Amino acid sequence: MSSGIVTNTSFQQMGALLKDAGSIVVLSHLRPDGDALGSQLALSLSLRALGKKVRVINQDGVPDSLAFLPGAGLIETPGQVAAGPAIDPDLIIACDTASRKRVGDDVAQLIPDGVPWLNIDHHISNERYGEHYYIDPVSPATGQIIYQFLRIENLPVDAEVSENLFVAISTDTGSFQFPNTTAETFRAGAELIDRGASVGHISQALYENYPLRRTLLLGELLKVLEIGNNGQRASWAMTLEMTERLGIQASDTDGLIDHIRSIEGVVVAAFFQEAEDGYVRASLRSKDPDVDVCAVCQKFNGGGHKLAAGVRMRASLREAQNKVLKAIDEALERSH
Ligand SMILES: [Mn+2]
Repeated sequence: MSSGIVTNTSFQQMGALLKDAGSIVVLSHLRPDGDALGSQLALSLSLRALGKKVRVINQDGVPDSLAFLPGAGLIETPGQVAAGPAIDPDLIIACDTASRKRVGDDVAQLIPDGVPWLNIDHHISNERYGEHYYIDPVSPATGQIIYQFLRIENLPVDAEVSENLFVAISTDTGSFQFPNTTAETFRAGAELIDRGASVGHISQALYENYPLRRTLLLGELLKVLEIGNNGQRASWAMTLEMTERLGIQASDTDGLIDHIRSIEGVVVAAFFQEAEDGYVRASLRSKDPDVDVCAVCQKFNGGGHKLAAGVRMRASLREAQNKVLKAIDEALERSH
């Protein structure tokens, strides 16, 4: 069985890189989710425990919903970095970030030229950037790769590192439910609990602590739900008017798409969000590996995973819906 791992390095070589570096900058992607920040913080805390000088930078900082992550206070935005001591890293590590561009333009500008990058990710659309890359598209979360790496290389995994990795894995697997969840995922989860991750605390903080406006938004979206392609496709769209009226923030919408993915007979779910700048963001989910939503998004220069992908397009809401829903229908037809 092929492992599917795309790499020009190994855990051993990655371990040596980390040990040789005195000063390390750890990054993840724009609009970070639980896997991005959990991976970024877990690795950073482990490196700090090794005595490394670590700077943890994210263009969009930490959303309120993830402020409970241990070490969240270490995360700096580009503005904070610019106001503090200059960064002078020996190594850049990007976690869960499919392309160099996804770290964000302001972050990219801070990074000095000539510093090697290590790219650790699980997106099938990863562009294999950086001097060193380790991409395991079979892994359901970057956090699972990082846990395996830390364990095999015998690097520090204390309770705080474990909490971050558990959040990373839990959020990217829909609480250990999505089809990419394997026995290895549950083993990682169990070992992280042994090492101090608190399931009850984490699950409450992640899944039972939403702002009221998120549920009010769900009510609005249910009114505009569209079912198509003989019940195989479900979609809804959040207008700027809804965003403004309810005071919706970026991370409020995380996971809402699961409500329509979960409908009986639905194979593909799509969530459209109208943005201020004339762009529309579409998030797609598939329940069938033969219906590859990453390929659908790549048609419009987006990407992600086979079963979970996204794209940002310059278009009106209606235009974006027409184009993407048509591409989804074509993908559904091809799978028959
Ligand atoms: Mn991820």
